[in-house]
Amino acid sequence: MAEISKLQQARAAYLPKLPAVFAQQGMAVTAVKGGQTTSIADPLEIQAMFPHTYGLPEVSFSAGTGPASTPIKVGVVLSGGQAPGGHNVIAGLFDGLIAQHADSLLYGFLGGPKGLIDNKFKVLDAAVINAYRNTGGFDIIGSGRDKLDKPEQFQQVAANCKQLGIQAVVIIGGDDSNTNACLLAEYFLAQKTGIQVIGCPKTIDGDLKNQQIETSFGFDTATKVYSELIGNIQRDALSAKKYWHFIKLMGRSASHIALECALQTCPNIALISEEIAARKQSLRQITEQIAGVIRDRGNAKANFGVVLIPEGLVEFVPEIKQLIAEANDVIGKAKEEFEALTLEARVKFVQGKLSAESLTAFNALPTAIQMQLLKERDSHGNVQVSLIETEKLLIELVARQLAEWKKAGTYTGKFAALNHFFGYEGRCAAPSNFDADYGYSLGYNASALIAAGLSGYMSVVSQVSKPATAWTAGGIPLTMLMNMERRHGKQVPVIRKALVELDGKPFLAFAQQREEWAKNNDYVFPGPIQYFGPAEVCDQPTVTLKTERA
Ligand code: FBP
Repeated sequence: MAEISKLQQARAAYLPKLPAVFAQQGMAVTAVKGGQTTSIADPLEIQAMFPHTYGLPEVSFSAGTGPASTPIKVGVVLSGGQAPGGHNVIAGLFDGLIAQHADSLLYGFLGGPKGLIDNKFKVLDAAVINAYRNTGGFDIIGSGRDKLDKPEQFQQVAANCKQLGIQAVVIIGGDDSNTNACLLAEYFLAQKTGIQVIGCPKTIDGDLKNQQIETSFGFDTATKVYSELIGNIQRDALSAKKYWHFIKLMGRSASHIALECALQTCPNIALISEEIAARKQSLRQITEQIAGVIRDRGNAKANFGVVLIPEGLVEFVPEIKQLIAEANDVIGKAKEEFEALTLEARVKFVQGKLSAESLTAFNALPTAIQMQLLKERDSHGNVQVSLIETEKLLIELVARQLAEWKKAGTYTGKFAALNHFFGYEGRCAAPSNFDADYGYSLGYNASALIAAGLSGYMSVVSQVSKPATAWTAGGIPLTMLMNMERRHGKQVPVIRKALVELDGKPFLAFAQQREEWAKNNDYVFPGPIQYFGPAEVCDQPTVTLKTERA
């Protein structure tokens, strides 16, 4: 048996907080139904594709009737990238089901959605659950990114569930995984299988949210881990005064992570992809913007600083976005032929099929970046932006620009840059108190949604910028989050990613301060996540959440 750390031993005893309706009333809750709902966009198409789950009412829980009279059997699956708090969602679900009936059973499907299809599972009993309470990672049952969208897959899942007597499936995942959940729920209702489907909002990216879903679990811990590291680097930069640090931060598409980390650490430069797209900034303009700050600081003898770069940046730069869209169509049409090629051959293949504009943009990129852009798409058709070294690309372009300015005599400083990528460092960290509580509450709430007989719902815990005693619980239909998007060259229903809103309070707070951050060394050093101690140190939600919900 592997040794467990002292912190892990101490954290095992941590009792996550629950919304008052569960903490005070146990499972004696009633689902109160609100009005009918609509999808975020494309209502006619979404309604036509989801006739059984479209328009369902929002639900909130209030004190009510007692626990279930028969045991409940549930299957749970972790889907997509790891996010701190996932083990607690499962622990909360388990505890909620046991509170309903002591003989309830929880099956954990292994390796993500594929486990549901292949019927690979393990029974999650108290001993298993207890070993994973308040820990990071998804290793209790593993995860995967398989797409679940074909009727034969749904049929197989239904058959597997029937065989095990499973009455509900809980899918813990991000936008793509909850799109799977929505499709599965619709199929199960259409086929009258009697199997319910509930989703839980997971992703460090923070892009699975709307008016009702205030945040996804994992965002809090991951951004605190990255902010600790950024703070440490800022202190090093300030001490050594000789390096510019270019730090790429995870977040496949939206820049919520970069924005939150900027608000926590006050770096000299933070790029926000959504702003770049709105301003239609070219790669050249972005380069000039970064180089301009470096020049002004360098001319004032401050040859150091920190630049935060969102992982998804390249997809928001208009000329590269267009290039990726064209490349995706080319790849989509000749998938097998393309995948059989080497990376060098892929570059030639795509060059022969791009429009003149995209070809110019493509040819302007260093070869390494060209190849990275043509690596395998994930199963949902997304470019794997975590594999694109945008931070190195920007260092190269900025160095070229500064060299030009030096020649012209307008820049007198020195430029030495180091690159970093923070992503995997934060995805499996031990969950902060917030994520431990929030994840546990989402899981516990999922058991209440199941007990209420609901399907096609997302578990929703609200008022989470307040202390947990003020949190409320309920659910919204997954169809509320859906719209139509182009994937693999086709229009398909998917959950819409929530991007950074440029008129939202977090971005405005950042925009108001960034000019000062560029000139000065206003760095903030957040330090490591604290698990034990005063609430103002240990129980603070993200700046994004506090600012948005203030
Ligand atoms: P999810 O959307 O599944 O939560 O994934 C988040 C993420 O961490 C992104 O930030 C990142 O681009 C991607 O996963 C990396 O994927 P992988 O784990 O397959 O390398």
